[in-house]
Amino acid sequence: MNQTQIEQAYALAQERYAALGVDTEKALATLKSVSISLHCWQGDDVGGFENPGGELSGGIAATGNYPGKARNADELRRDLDVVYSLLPGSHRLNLHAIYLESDEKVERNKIEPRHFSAWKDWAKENGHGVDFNPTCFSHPKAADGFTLAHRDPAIRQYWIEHCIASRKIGEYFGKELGTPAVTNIWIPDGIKDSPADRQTPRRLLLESLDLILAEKIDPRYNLDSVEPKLFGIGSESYVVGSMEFYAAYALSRKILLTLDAGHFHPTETISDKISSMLIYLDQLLLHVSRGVRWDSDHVVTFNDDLQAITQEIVRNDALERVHIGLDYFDASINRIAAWTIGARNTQRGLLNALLEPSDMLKQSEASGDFSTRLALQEELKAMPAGAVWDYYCSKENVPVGMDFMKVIKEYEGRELTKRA
Ligand code: RNT
Ligand code: ZN
Repeated sequence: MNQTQIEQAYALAQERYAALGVDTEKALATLKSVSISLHCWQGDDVGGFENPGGELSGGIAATGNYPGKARNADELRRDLDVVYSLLPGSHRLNLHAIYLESDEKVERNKIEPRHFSAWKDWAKENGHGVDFNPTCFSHPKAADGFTLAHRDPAIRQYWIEHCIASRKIGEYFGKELGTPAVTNIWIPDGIKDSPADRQTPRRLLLESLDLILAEKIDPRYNLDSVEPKLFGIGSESYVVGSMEFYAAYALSRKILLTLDAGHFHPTETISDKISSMLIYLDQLLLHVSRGVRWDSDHVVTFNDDLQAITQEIVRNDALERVHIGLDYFDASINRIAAWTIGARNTQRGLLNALLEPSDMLKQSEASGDFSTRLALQEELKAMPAGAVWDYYCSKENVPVGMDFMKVIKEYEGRELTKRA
């Protein structure tokens, strides 16, 4: 498509949306203000740089051996630069503690801001906000699947210290970059087969979390979030940090709750949870992901679940209260493509939601005219949102349509295939 075609298609789309009372320019201005937090861990299959060649554990698994994964932080940053260059707008980075840079081995409870100064410099230079995560997995002290809810107080203490250190790194990024980091705690703690005692580990987790949060940090720099899960590989029967546990915890401690799209029953969606949680909590963090059977971390596609999530954020007027992060890892395809496809899909989902004639839909519902509501919902599916998206990409100087794959293939030939 050439520029004239892009603009002509947009002009027609703009008219069609205007006829429904939707201002496409306003939708694009809003879309531009939304930053998505790209998860660093798609670039190297959640390996990190603490211990090159270390095994991923904690009930999450990256499968595939597509060549070209980042072997160090410089490579990962170069890869991320490519991804950001393919996304309209300006976006954040979501960093895990194991992505530290240090010449000597650093115990996880001893990590400090200085181990992340290269990330800070890069983020500052490129205008990325940064979010953070303690890494409570892939470690000998997490080998039996328990961390903050471990029965051994010494092991709990180790992970408590790691989480406090992580919050301070969040604070450091928040101060340095002028935008608060969301530091998200996810732990793998759980049991494979029917537990005899479901409550003791939860009491221990509660105690650990309270000790972690006892260290006061200004929310202008760091915001805390906790991430529930229903089950993982090896924790099929019981996960200590369940939805009920963390929803009540976040509510009682006035912190954030993370909703990961892959963390519930296969037919249970996070979209329906957003409106409820936003009544009680100030802010949420989303891990936009896609569950497939037992795996919670497939690349985000443009499916109904994704659109339901973005619709809920927009319909509840909650773009300022919902932090949008991605969380998946696919090692079977080009990792830069995986990042880009999922991130662009999330943006397209947001755009579609912003292009909804929401007043019209809400009115037909309020007046009891459910046939009109259904008819309109179905008509909207074939509206020319793609033309608006193409126009937005071209206006923001990023590739239109499939052209982003040309950039990725070129980079693959030039850089990724050279990595052993
Ligand atoms: C695991 C959680 C968690 C992780 C990342 C790597 O099930 O979703 O968010 O994916 O911390
Ligand atoms: Zn997650």
